[in-house]
Amino acid sequence: MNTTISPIQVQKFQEDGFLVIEDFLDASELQEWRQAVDQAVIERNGLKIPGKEIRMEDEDGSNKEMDYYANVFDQLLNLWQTSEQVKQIMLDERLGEMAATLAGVDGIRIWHDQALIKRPWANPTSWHLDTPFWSFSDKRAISIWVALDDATPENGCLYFIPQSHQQTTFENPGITKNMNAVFQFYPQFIKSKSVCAAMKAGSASFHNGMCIHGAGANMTPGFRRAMTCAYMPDGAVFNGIQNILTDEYFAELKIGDPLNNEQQNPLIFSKTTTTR
Ligand SMILES: O=C(O)CCC(=O)C(=O)O
Repeated sequence: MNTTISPIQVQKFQEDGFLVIEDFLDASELQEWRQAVDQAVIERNGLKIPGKEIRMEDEDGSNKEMDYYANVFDQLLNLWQTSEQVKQIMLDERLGEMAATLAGVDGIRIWHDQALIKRPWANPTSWHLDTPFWSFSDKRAISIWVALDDATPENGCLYFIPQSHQQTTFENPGITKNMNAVFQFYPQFIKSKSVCAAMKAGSASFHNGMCIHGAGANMTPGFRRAMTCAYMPDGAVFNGIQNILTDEYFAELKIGDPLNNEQQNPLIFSKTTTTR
């Protein structure tokens, strides 16, 4: 893994809210990630989130809204909790250090991982923010998105609105079928030029969870597979939003409690403690 982050990359990430890392994985690592993710997805048998009993087949087309979203991508969360091989990959301290360095924090926890698989002819991923969906409010939250197939303008690569993270808030514009909904919420970006983050398989991007981003439709008969992970700065506290938390854990939490449950949000890098 090409895990070196230069001060110039940190500066660019902080300014723009995203950063592409070419050739993040070498050919054998790419093979290992693909195999681990494909196998973990098969083993989940449609279960989207462990402990939540939400299944992909619940999105069966009977509800027109869900029918649309089911065809944006297959979304399987927290594969690290159900696959030993994905756990080995995701809990790698080097990934945590990259994320922490770019985010400018001393320690980082996994919020959730997710495989995002656009099937042939999939719908686009509308412009949105990530952090307002999550159970903590921290403007330094960050995600990695690793291309397991070439991600192109034809098959649904990511796009970013540079510097948008500097002006967005924790209010959630949501994610709807309308690609332009976020711009009604943030009209100051209506004339912004988006940046297309086409990537070869094995390349990756990081983005700040407050940066406006989306992905195109898959206009091809092939798959666009990505493995992603969202990271939460260590020390972040519960804000009252359930998001992916299980009903049991959610019931225990009070607003302001630290989100430091190792089974749910493992600390994968810390400048001050040894994480392994
Ligand atoms: O892969 C996609 O289509 C969207 C990914 C995304 O929004 C994210 O990783 O935050």
